[in-house]
This record gives sequence, structure tokens and C-alpha cells, in this order.
Amino acid sequence: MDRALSLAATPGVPLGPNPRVGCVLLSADGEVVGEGYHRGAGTPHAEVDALAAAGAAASGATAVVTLEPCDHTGRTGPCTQALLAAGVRRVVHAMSDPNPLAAGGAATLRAAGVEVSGGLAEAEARALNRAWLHGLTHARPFVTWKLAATLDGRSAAADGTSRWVSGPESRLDTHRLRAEADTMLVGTSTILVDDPLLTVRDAHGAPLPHQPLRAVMGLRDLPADARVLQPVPGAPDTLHLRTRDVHGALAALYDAGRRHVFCEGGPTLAAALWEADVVDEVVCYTAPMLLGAGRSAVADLGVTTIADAVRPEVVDVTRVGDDVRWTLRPRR
Ligand code: AOF
Ligand code: ZN
Repeated sequence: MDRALSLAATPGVPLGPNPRVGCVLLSADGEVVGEGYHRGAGTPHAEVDALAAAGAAASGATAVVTLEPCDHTGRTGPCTQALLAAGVRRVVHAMSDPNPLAAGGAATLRAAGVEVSGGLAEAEARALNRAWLHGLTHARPFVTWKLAATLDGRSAAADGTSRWVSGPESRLDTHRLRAEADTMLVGTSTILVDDPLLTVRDAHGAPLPHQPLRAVMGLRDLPADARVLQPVPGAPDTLHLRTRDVHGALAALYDAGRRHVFCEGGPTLAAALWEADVVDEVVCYTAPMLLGAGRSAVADLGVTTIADAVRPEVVDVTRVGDDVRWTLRPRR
């Protein structure tokens, strides 16, 4: 199952609205005869991918898969039938399929005489698919708000300069996190003030082969020469969401198949996300630097007294270079 989970976690696949799934086929004597993983909506499911790799060796095999095999015809056919047709005798899966359209695979396989057991490494499989699971429950994307701030909570100096608040290790760490999301969201002000490219780059500054969607929210026009509008290989066309309504913007992204929005917008967008109560995770890099003045990381939240402070729960604190990365989860 560990191997199936690593296959499922293969970086860079454009999943669209689909989960990360990996599958390993084992012969009766425990030898790996096929491996596969899902590469995104419309492409073969992990089980079918592994069956294709195994060919005739799948007969009599055990399928180890990170999600209960599906029992429906969606963009592709039911994996239950593919497993049965290939002669698979046993299925060990991690999480059950929470998607009502596709669920029921375990029961169908059992009824056809296959030995099925579920729940192995379930927590790991769920963690890998937290954005997909969030989407099934809430019908909107999972939202990570990322910020980098000085010890005194400033994200830019008084003259507006904000480059290099956080250190190089944090910036690389941010690119790693961006790559895990499928969408980057900023407000129009960030484009007008910072003119970011919003791509995901590796440690050498080279863009990764698959890029998240770049989305900009707000009513103002974007300058035709804005860097965010420049085409980038592997990146979908930048989406300008001409609205100030956070819920409407997230609904449009969800309908476009987006499941994890990584927000690096400025203080106005950040405050709008809190106002709309859609922040699902906060990643904050605190840099050992004082500015004493300058832009706050988040605009007015309407908090006038300490009792009303927003106090998310601390999930993790890790030193990254000279910075400290906080991972927090709002209490709802
Ligand atoms: C996947 N990949 O490897 C497995 C999935 O209509 P489709 O073909 O895109 O089916 C999507 C559903 O199939 C998905 O929501 C999940 O419930 C189930 N299993 N899906 O995308 C896979 N095994
Ligand atoms: Zn399937």
C-alpha cells in the first residue's frame, strides 16, 4: 500500500476534479506484476492503468489500491468490471469511495466472488486527497491562504517594496506548496502592484512541466502586458474572475474542476477570504525582520478588541532557513 500511495502522489498530474489514486498488482507469490496511477479526469483510473501494465499476469492477482474501485461509468468505465474481466482474485483498498456516483465497488466485487478488504492506510489516502474530499462535502475548492510577514506582521515596507520578506528556503518551500495546489489566486491589486508571474519553479528557477491555473479576482482591468497574462508552457490560460464576491469566484473555480486554491493575494483579498469564512488552511512564514511600518499582511478584519481576535489552531511549526513556517487551521 505504501508503494500504491507513492504512485498516487506522483507530482505534477493535472487532476481536475478527480482524486489521486495508485494501484499495485501482486501475483500469488507476492511479486509486483503491474503498477499504475491516475493522471486526471478523462484518463484511465489507476486500476485500469495497472491492469494494462500487467497484461495476462493480472489473472489471479491481488490489486492493492488506495481508493475503493469504482462501480460506475463516468468519463471512463467501471474498474470493478475491468478487475473482474482480468481475473483479479483479491482487492485490498485504503479509503472507501465517498463519491455517491462511483461508490459500491467493494460490494459488487464481493458479490462476484472477489475477496475484498478495505481501510488499510486509510488516513494516508484521505490526507492525500484532502482537497478532493473537501470538494465532495462542501462543493467549493479547499483554500490555503499563504502569507510571509516580518516579526511585526508586515508584508511590505512603507514604500511598497515586498520582495524578499521571507528567505530563499521559504520561497522554495512556497513553490513546493504551490505545486500541490491546482490554482493560484491573487487579487487585481497584487497584479497592479507586484506584477508577479505566478508560476511554479524548481530550486534552479526553472518552471515545472505542469503549472497550476493562475486566477486573478477583482473588477479592475489587467494591463495587457501584465506578466501573469504571459503564456507559460504547461499552464492553462490565466483566468480573470471579474467579481469581488469570494463565494462566486470559488464557485466558478469549482465548476471549472479546480479543487485546491492557493491564495497569495494581498491584504484586501486576504480579508475578503476571512470575511467570507472560506480559509481552510493558513501557511505563514515569519521572517526575522522588523519594519515598524508598512503594509499589514491582512486588511481590517473588523476586530476592535482582543476577545474578537481570529485564533486559528496550530497544526505545525517548522523552521525553514531562518524563517518559521506556521501551518494553522481555522476553528469552525
Ligand atoms: C479516478 N481515478 O483511479 C479512480 C477513481 O468519471 P470519472 O471516470 O472521472 O470517475 C471519477 C470517479 O471515479 C472519482 O470521483 C472516484 O469516485 C472514482 N474512482 N477516480 O479519477 C481513479 N479509481
Ligand atoms: Zn475506476
